[in-house]
Amino acid sequence: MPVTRRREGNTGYVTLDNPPVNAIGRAERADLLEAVGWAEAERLDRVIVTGAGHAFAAGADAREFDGPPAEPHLPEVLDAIERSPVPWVAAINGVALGGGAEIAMACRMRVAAPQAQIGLPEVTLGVIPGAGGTQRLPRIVGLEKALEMITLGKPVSAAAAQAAGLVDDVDEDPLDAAFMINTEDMGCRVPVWELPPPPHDPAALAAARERLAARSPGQIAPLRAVDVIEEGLTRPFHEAMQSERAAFLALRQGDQARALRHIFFAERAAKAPSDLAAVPLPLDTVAVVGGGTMGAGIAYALLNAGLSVVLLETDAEGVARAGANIDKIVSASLKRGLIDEAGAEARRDRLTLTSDYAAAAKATLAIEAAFEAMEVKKQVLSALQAALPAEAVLATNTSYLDIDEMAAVLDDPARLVGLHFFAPAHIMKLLEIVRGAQTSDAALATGFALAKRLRKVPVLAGVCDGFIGNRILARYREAADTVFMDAATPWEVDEAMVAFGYAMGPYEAQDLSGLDIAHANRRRQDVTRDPARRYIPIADRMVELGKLGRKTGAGWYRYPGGGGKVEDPIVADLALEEAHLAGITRTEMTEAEIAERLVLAMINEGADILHEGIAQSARDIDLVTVFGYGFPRWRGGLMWHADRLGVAHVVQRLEALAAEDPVVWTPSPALLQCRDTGCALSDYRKA
Ligand code: T1G
Repeated sequence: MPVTRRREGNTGYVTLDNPPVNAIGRAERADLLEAVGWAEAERLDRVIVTGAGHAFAAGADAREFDGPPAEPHLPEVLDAIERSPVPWVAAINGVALGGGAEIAMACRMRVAAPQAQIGLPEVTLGVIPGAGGTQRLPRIVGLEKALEMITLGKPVSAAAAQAAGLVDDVDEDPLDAAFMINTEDMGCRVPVWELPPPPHDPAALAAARERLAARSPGQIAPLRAVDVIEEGLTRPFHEAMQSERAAFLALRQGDQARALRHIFFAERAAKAPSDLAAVPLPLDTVAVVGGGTMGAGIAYALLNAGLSVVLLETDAEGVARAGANIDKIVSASLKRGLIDEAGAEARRDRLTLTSDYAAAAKATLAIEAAFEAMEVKKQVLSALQAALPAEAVLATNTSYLDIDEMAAVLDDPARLVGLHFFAPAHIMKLLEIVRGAQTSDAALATGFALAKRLRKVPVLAGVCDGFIGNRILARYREAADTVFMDAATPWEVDEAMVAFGYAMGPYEAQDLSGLDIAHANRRRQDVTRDPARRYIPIADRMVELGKLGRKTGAGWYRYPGGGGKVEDPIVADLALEEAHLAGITRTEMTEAEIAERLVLAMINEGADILHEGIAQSARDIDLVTVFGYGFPRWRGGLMWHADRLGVAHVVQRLEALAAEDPVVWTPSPALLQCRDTGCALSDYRKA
């Protein structure tokens, strides 16, 4: 039974028991409603509701959201709990999110375990609280706190919840504490719905709307939540509840909610391929070669996951630099309260910094994060082969290079797998796991086991230049440079992509990573580039001018005094010059036209990646673009978005652009196949 109940003395105990996170579906709602009747029939003094396992309740079962809502609806269930003559007390033993927090707020009193987290993250699923959260929370914690918690969707700790008045007590044993609550105290506690709403505060509401416009442009749910919260400040509770419900039901059918659900479940489904039967190697000590930004980030991610790390550098100077890079991350984590001194010490204790490869003899996995050059990679792999046990897995963090060519330097090429982390490696969730032509199942399984241990989102990729993510990024940048050359400025392109939903556009993003990295890649690709493909020379000119980005104080933008970005007319003139030299008559483009070209370029490349089997599925490309490249999560990822546009429409638009430049814009065979068979990219299977 998803909700169990028992009686002890005059107290009823109701337990939400739908593993693993006690999500509340139709069955749980029905059982909860029944429990209200049971408690009243038993004439109990109180009911204590809690969750089985580590969670109180993770909210409504989002898997139900694609279908029509089924009775009993949660608002009615919570209304019954709140109006029952038998008071309910919530013993919050773990996460109480969304509908879980709403159950707790319908109770007369709430006690939380110290490790509990309480929140209304519905906006992260493109909806708003749909069972009273927008009406009860403001009554309990006040308008500003409620606006913050609901529009940002971030849960609060038990201590913060107590400070905000959301829970009455924090106790190691919330069940016992709930039992010990004095009946008189309970008796005089009025149900939340009867509390007066906080005063209408136009300034606070305006500030919330302003903050959302800047923080999550294009997202509907957070702003809708402010509207519904505002309504509740001046309208009777049950009237405002109807608005909340109507808004919730409308949003959950909408594109943004469907896209966010797609990503939510895709992220959780990202696991090792089901047909991968091999046993991963045990992970205890991992060697990392290279203590630069990437290597240090990877080493810290491993330390964070409780692993021991041997961080190898070429010499004493390199070792010192690596140590400094790790210290920087540790201090930042201490400052942000992500770890405490003891945690920092524990991480330092499990770290060995050295240039002696013999120190890595115990490692079962080694990850090279050395300079992105084939010869350097081969030297490092040879040194690791000599130092580590023959069965140890070797991994390369290359972003572009051919791992099959790298593997050829090894006696046993099957032990090499690509583990492509994203900067900063201890924060970014994506991990591209690259299977080479000879990569063994054991090496692959070890890669996926590491991803699980690091709580990364693993995506399997085949070998090609740039794998999944960087290959699509190259097309994105090429399309951006073409628009820049033919019709716009870098800042107009960036504004178009921010309006589309990116946190920043391609030019500001490249100023962060540095123009020299892409330049080195273009030089590497000179030998293989299709001579028929149009080449935009502007970025090369930038590098010649020493404009490498933030690190040189100027790139596509100038950064006077290291501060905010400033548009640089010199850069804009570069396009005018190059267009003139190429005999191109520049045109005008709207923001929508600019964004369409960049997105179509990515979709077409994504489809080729599917067609070639470099990616296993469109869903994997969605995960890569969202978790590695900032594609707007509320658009569901690149291929989900393409399906929303419609494959036929995408092909029609590409064919129109192909009239301009067939080399760049000819539709991918995968798109044509989908158009001709009427199937969505999400159902595309390589023929
Ligand atoms: N619905 C359905 N399944 C869910 C779920 C949910 N709300 N939450 C988790 N799961 C599944 C998940 O897919 C996975 O399945 C398993 O549980 C473990 O999850 C009316 C409208 C709770 C912090 O947004 O944030 O309430 O892969 O791998 O890392 O107002 O899950 O094993 O088959 O994430 O320990 C609002 C969403 C809903 C919270 C646990 N609630 N969940 O993290 O495990 S809307 C949320 C989480 C709502 C009401 C409204 C996390 C977690 P599988 P996991 P975890």
